[in-house]
Amino acid sequence: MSENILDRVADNLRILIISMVERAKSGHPGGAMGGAEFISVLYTEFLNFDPDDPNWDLRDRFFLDPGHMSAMLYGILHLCGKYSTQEIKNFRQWGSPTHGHPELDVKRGIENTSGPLGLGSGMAVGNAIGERFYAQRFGEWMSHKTYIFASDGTMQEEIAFGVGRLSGLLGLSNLIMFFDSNDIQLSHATHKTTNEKTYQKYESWGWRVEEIDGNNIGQIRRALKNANAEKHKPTLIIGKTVMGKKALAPDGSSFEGKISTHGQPLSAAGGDIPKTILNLGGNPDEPFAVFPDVSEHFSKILDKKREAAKQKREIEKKWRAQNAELAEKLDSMLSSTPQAVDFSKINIPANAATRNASGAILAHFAKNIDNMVVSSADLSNSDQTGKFLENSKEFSYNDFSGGFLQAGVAELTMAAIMNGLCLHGGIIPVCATFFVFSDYMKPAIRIAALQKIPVKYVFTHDSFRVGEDGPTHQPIEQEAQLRLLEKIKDENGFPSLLVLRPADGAETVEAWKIAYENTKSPTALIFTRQNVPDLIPSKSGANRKADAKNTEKGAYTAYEEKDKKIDIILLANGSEVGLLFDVAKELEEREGLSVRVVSVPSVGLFRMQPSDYQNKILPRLTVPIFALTAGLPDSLANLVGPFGEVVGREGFGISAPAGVLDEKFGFTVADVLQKVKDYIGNYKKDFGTSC
Ligand SMILES: Cc1ncc(C[n+]2csc(CCOP(=O)(O)OP(=O)(O)O)c2C)c(N)n1
Ligand SMILES: [Mg+2]
Repeated sequence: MSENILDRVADNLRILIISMVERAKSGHPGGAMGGAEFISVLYTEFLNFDPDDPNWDLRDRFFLDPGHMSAMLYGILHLCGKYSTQEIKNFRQWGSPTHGHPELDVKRGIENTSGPLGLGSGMAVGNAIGERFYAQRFGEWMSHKTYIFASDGTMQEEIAFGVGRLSGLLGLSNLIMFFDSNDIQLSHATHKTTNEKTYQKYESWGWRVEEIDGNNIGQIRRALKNANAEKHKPTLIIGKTVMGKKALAPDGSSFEGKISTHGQPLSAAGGDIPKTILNLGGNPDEPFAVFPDVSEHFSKILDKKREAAKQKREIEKKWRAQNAELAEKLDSMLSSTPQAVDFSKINIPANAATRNASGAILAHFAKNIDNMVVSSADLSNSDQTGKFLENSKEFSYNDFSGGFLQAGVAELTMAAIMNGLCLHGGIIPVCATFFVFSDYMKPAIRIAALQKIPVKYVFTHDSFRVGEDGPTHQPIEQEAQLRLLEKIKDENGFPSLLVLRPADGAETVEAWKIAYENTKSPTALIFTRQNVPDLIPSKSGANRKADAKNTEKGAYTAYEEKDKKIDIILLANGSEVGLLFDVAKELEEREGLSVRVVSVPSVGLFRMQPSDYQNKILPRLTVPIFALTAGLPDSLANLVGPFGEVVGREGFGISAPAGVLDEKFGFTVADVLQKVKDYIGNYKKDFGTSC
């Protein structure tokens, strides 16, 4: 292939990049201009996809990590026919698919939402693991490559450590990362913040590393050929590139290597648009034009890709004909509907910690679901994902026959990898850690929520009752944080993250069922470390398991005496529900009150119920409501209405045994009973009702 035409493609791409940013009056031209050669070689000569079927399972995947270089991606996808001229002209504008930072849109070739640096590379690792998971089960005909475009920011983010370590350890030779090393970042040159030996660092992690001139078509092609031939290691191509490649100043001198071109239009940075366009072989009067030879080249390239995809499909067809049973299994795993699981068959230990109930469920999953991948950040024996592992096998160097990823102590990496497994398709990822360390995962959870991908999070050790480990390990504000994400809705009113904190074993089964079947968003499950009592049935003649089915409504009456006017509603989730049952008993026996206990495992799900149901369960204007939580009161605050009260923990935890903390923090039956009585007293004073 002539280097000339690819140089023309890269130059054409640079014109599109600066024109998009210029017209939008905002964006990031400099880095994108430097990456143009790599993107041009990759998309024309290496990246396999079917121009007519963007969802083709066997396509190579391209993960852009520095989302600020979006103009580069839209530019090349415009040349591939995925965006119209009008759409790239409307870069960053309301209603346009050419968002400031790319947002997951597979039909247009956008494989991941990117912008928060580092996450794209982590998601790519998950995707590469997903590819191995399938290729090793069904044959190498399913293999494909995963490419990452990384920048200085990608390499500096801490997640790079986990990405490098795990990819090398697992021998992900299908993973190829191009590092756009232009020595410039947002506010300064890179030497101000790093003097690492990147080459040696990745080599020590077990990568094959090459350093090339990242603006040289021939060198890029050679490096990509070598990377494609590699059978044992992931490849890092360090491409030394030039920020603002071929940009000119008004006096016609070079305007390359300028920090100022990172994040503003070239003209605003001091460059000269017409001169630069002329320097790139274009016409300043037609800034969005595609050169005729470039257009012709792409039309040939796309035909070639069509043909290659057709051939791969033939191979698949033959395989299917010879492996009918396996093909059926493959289809069931790739289906967007999760495989059927009989949750009624799961034996939950009585009066167990909800993490242990979850462990029993995970063991059942391991035996009954073909496409689940579970991961833990070095806590599998404690967060009970080990129960899945006992019935599965850890991924190891070039062995993906099992379904368990030991992520190591790298929560953010783990969560990003889970996103990537989801994006690959056909995999149900679950990852776990202590609830307090969900803080380390938050950026990846947010991106999962934005992408609406159904990752499952298992958070155990859910309250100050972690005890002796002290305040560093005792979650206080974590549930409130997740419930903020639960408040963000999609266009159909569905929460961007479902959050469930079940009260006992029966609710844990229901919560897991909801999580498993939720394909619309990620789901977080919050479990206790300590044992909790199985709740008694809601009324005489009721059945606890049947009661717990109401978990799907987000909140329900877990207990109330039949046919009596309710004097007070006690409301909680998780381990506090059992405590409120004991308080309710005291209120009934000692105070003669009629009590309803409401369990609210998910505020988000409850808010989706018809208002009739919400008002029936929580008549907030007519009945006093007292809520209890071991965390910040905020997580239940807007459920109790204007006259209700929420008691929670408003300080950090303290290092002491759990039982002592319950006493000192006022989480005993006697303390809570007193607080409820005080609340009722005040309520009566204010409203004079007959409560
Ligand atoms: C997690 C995160 N932190 C900070 C930023 C803001 N930011 C955007 S790009 C960038 C660094 C840019 O350097 P580089 O990645 O080398 O891109 P270039 O300047 O070469 O285009 C920063 C700090 C971000 N997008 N994500
Ligand atoms: Mg840079």
